[in-house]
Amino acid sequence: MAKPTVVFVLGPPGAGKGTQSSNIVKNFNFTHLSAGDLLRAERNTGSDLADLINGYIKEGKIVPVKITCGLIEKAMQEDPNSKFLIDGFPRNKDNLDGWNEVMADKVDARFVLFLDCPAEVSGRLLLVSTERCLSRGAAGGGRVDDNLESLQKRHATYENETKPVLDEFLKQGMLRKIDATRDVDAVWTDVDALFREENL
Ligand code: UP5
Ligand code: MG
Repeated sequence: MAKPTVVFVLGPPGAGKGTQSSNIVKNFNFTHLSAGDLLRAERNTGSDLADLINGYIKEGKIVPVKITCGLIEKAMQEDPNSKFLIDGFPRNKDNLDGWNEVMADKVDARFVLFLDCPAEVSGRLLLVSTERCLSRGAAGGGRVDDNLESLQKRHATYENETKPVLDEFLKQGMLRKIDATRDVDAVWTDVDALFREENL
């Protein structure tokens, strides 16, 4: 049997990974697996892992890969679809190594959709993605990490741990970068074009 197709979706907190993933699901028939959503769902079951996961999320730290990769593999096994978007993973070297050890041979990983929201440009763009999450928090989005303190930690983790993973994918010719500072429709125009080009 053919291996399932995987596309990873990465980018800083508030880049629009979940938003653009929903569009991809509607238009290209993918199953969306957000690693963050899977972790929050596991936490909400109140299992033995609940407190541990919640602590990592509040601190913007990355949950050990055995837990996250296990949840992703289980979700893939339970879904008959053969096309999966994996959103927000792998986000550090531990994630990448753990994935490569257990999953790399079982899937056809096509590329990484990188929703770029650079933090460097005049200090303002950092605020763009932070503000998106803060607005969601203020609107009652219900996430424990949509507050300024957690967001600063989430961004620091992204800079220090996720960027090296993006560099690794770049070296492997896997990275497809799209400017995610624009409005949702403008970003979608480019994402849609990319998925057509890649014959997905
Ligand atoms: N919005 C979206 N696009 C917009 C646009 N172009 N213009 C204006 N507004 C836009 O969007 C965020 C908000 O912005 C929404 O209100 C949206 O309407 C608006 P969303 O699509 O949710 O962005 P996304 O990139 O998905 O942001 P998210 O907050 O989910 O990113 P994170 O990467 O921080 O969150 P995630 O859920 O992936 O991870 C949370 C935590 O879980 C991590 O910090 C970590 O502690 C843990 N985690 C792990 O440990 N391991 C993992 O593998 C994954 C997560
Ligand atoms: Mg998300």
